[in-house]
Amino acid sequence: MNLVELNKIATAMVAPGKGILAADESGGTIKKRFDAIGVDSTENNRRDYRELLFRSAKAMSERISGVILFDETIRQKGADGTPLVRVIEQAGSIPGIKVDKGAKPLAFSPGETITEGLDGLRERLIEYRDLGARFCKWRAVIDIGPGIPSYNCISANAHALARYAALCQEQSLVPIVEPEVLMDGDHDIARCEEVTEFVLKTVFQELYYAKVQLEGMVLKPNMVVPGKKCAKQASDMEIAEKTLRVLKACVPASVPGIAFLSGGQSDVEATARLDVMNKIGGVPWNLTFSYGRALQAAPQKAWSGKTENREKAQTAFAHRAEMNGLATLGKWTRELEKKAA
Ligand code: 5MM
Repeated sequence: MNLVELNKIATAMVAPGKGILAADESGGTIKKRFDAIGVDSTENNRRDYRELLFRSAKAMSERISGVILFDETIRQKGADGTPLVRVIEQAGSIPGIKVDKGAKPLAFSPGETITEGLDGLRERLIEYRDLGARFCKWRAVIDIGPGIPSYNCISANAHALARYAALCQEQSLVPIVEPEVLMDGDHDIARCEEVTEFVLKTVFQELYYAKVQLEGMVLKPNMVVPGKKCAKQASDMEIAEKTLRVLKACVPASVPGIAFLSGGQSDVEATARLDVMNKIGGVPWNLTFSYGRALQAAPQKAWSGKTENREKAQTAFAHRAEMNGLATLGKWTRELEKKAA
């Protein structure tokens, strides 16, 4: 492992003004997204859609530090035969890969999951590195509900995240460590705060036991938000303050950066809250985005599977990338959002 090299990549992934595009939807998820816009989820359609994002030259070079790919995409070539990994690199962005095999039911824990994919991971990482990946992602899912999450679920997922992260660093790949506390349900923001704090503390304990070098990783957490069905929603300021409080209590300063997931927040909510956190500032890490839905919902709608909409979709993507890029600097405003739209 070359920690200097890992730190260089991790630092570039969270560079101010830029963030990560999560385009690693697995087969089921991308089908759901395409169903919503009336597009068949064929290999060519998935390729065409993702290629139009990666060929959004200005957004990719100015605002997207890295792209998380799915196994199919890292092996695909664009319409002109250029591997999509090269398209991303040529745009000045860093290719990465999702390496987990999804969240599966956790035995004897109804309603809870454990993310699988550790078997054979070392060999898969070697192949992904050869294909051009420079970082990886593994997502653990923690649901809040009556009687859950259990300690069993949190510790099993934290342990798996740490084993994954250590293997990545062993193979000179930067691990994105993603413990996602879901915003499904009717719990209040205090419950999300409590669970997120417990999860992050457990994850960093396991990372330490597994000898993961924090300078060579990126954390991808949820923001602290109330459940979607909670009667009492929270202001952007409250969300930003509670999220920062938890992060300060749990994340060592040696982590170069924190790239939030959007988790079902609306596009503008995800941008506004990131912006407030950066306006507050005073934290040792760069705070950025690693959004899937909050970057892609608009371009997907604009594209709707039609070649003639390609440019419209690229404009929509560039707009979200620009707004989120500004939010990483604490320079986003609602006026800018409207003007550019
Ligand atoms: C893009 O969505 C990712 C893949 O999800 P599946 O494995 O279920 O297909 C997901 O891991 C994503 O990277 C993060 O959850 C962040 O995405 P959002 O949409 O929450 O910003």
